[in-house]
Amino acid sequence: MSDRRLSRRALLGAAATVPAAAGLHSLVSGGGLGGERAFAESAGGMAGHPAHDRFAHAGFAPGRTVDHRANGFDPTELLRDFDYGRTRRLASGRLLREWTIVAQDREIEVAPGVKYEAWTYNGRVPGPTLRAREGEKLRIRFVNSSEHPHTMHFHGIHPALMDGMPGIGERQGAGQIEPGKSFSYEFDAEPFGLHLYHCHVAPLATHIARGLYGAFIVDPKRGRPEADEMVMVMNGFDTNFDLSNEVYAVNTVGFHYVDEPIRVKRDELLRVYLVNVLEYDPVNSFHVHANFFQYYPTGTSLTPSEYTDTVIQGQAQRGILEMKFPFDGDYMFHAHVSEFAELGWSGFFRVGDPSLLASAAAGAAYCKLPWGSGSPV
Ligand SMILES: [Cu+2]
Repeated sequence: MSDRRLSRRALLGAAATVPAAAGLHSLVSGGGLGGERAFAESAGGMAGHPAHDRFAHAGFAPGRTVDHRANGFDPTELLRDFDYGRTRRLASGRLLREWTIVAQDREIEVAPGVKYEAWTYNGRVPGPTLRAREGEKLRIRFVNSSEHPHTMHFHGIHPALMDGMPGIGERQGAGQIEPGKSFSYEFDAEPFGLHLYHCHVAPLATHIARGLYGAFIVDPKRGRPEADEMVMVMNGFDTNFDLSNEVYAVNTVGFHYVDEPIRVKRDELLRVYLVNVLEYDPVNSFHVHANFFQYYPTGTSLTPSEYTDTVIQGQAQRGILEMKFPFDGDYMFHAHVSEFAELGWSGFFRVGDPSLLASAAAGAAYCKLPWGSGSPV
């Protein structure tokens, strides 16, 4: 077994004896990159030792949450935060939509006490959800304030010079953008659908895994039906830099939507823009409990291709989910790659007035669910 597997197995081994969130938190906490130390100890010393002995005094404070203010973003707010940029009408009559995106190195907290040296677009992970309408002209001014070279590579249809590829267009100021430099990407918003953008500098996995990615939505000219819309970027964090993830999440913070279930209304159309940017694992997935959704792969058709409760996505795959909840209550959603779910990629939709919910404690109950004695389910 390689060292990189040991870390993950150690993590899961510990999670098997303590509540999920507490297990994760206690294992990877330790302050900043001190997480490396925690992993090294756990990887080397698991055999023959009950995991709870090793981690009972790991310093996790139950109920502690991530400091969203220090992070500069809150996953609950990220869900419905669409960045439409600034617009103006060109002489041709077309609409020009513009953004400024700044690459910045920034430490973020991805689980309580677990700090990660992220590379970000506009200080957040994922970067802003850029949203435009089919046929508009787009201009994204990219400023590299990081200590490393980066680019913005958009999925969509555009000329090679606008592709954010190192080695293509350096003489024109494009290609790899060095620290302190900037470049404006210009292209048309096409095709309509759900896309993404990310850095394309080598080593590519590192530049993406550090946090340089975001969702890019091109709305169809005729629009989509009115809905409560939200973005979920499935990601993960290699907190000890062993090329394997220790924390999995939607919108960065592990178990965030267990701690703060996503409030939705009963019988209202819910539209989830789901993007997978996960590095180091070949597939990710989304499963919702007690419900089904219409699935629009890449969002490039207005006709759904599948009615299901689980979807699998490889890296950079994305799709739009539409569903309604007919009953009040708390409904879990999670990766059906169970290992990811246990390492943070889990959450709840909270349907209806929470004061009326008999299941208001479902989030807390989940954390005891698979492994504790007296499991509530
Ligand atoms: Cu980069």
